[in-house]
Amino acid sequence: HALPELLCRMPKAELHIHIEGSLEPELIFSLAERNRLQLPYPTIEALRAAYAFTDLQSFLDIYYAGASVLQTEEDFFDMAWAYLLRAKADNVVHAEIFFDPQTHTARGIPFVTIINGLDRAIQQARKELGISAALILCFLRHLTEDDAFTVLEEALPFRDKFIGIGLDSGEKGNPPEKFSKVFARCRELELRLVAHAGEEGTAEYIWHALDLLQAERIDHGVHCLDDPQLVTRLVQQQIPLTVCPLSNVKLCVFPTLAAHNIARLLACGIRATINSDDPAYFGGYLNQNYLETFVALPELGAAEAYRLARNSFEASFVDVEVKAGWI
Ligand code: ES4
Ligand code: ZN
Repeated sequence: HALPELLCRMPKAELHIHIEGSLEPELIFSLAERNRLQLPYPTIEALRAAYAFTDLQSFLDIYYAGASVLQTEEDFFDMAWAYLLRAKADNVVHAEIFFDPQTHTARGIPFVTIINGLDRAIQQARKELGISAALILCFLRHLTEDDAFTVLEEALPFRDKFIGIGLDSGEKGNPPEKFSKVFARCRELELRLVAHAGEEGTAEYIWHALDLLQAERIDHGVHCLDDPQLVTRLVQQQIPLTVCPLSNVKLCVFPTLAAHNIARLLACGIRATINSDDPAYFGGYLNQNYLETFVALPELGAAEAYRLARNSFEASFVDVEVKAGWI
């Protein structure tokens, strides 16, 4: 009973949350109504019942369909505000939030609409909730590198409203090297760099995200344990992994939480963190991820809880002075 209380009450940072993945079925339906859109599901329950995934792609199809109800700045604000309220309830004090602009610009939504809605929620959360949050723009890896350059161009007038660049969507067949030129450009622009790698992809994708994209953190990265030399590298350089246990089970990366390797990652000395990924789709926000993981893996105790919270702050992109206050 003391451990669940510690997990829930300890302050923590969330570093791997796709804001479009925080869109709850209730909000999807209310935004569809507000925007006079017809959804292919008759009820909230029918939509939720479709959340039975067999792999990453089967999830992405439904996730992109859900995001299509987002049309106005108010819609993006409402989605982000709902997440930030939920994060506050889980004692998240800092969040680095992914967004997928190409999912929206491809439907004719201007970049300014997306960024202004998300940024307004973040500013309000800072003032009213005392949460700090920042945005990380993700390139969709199933699209081309030219497409990534196009959205980067659209984003640059708003350079002060996002801190970094990520790489998400279907990993298989879309290796890091496909985006090496655009990541090099983002590095010149002094954007912080992260990339999804080693979720469904192999350890080689993690090497390439580090060496060819210069990613500073790896999102997921759970396949690193297949490669002892990679583990050595991650430990020596203390490269953070943003691990998402409930996501990994829902997308069949691991058959059960009991089979998850997060305890082994920590035991190896890797700077692993726990995150929610797409909480509206995967069965829980941050505390739920901590709670269920610690129940499933009895080798995790209070020491690991403190370690995970500390890792989340150390791995964040906040200024060192702010970090020093948290750690
Ligand atoms: C994602 Cl779990 C996951 N993996 C890759 N791309 C994503 N976008 C949203 N969730
Ligand atoms: Zn993700």
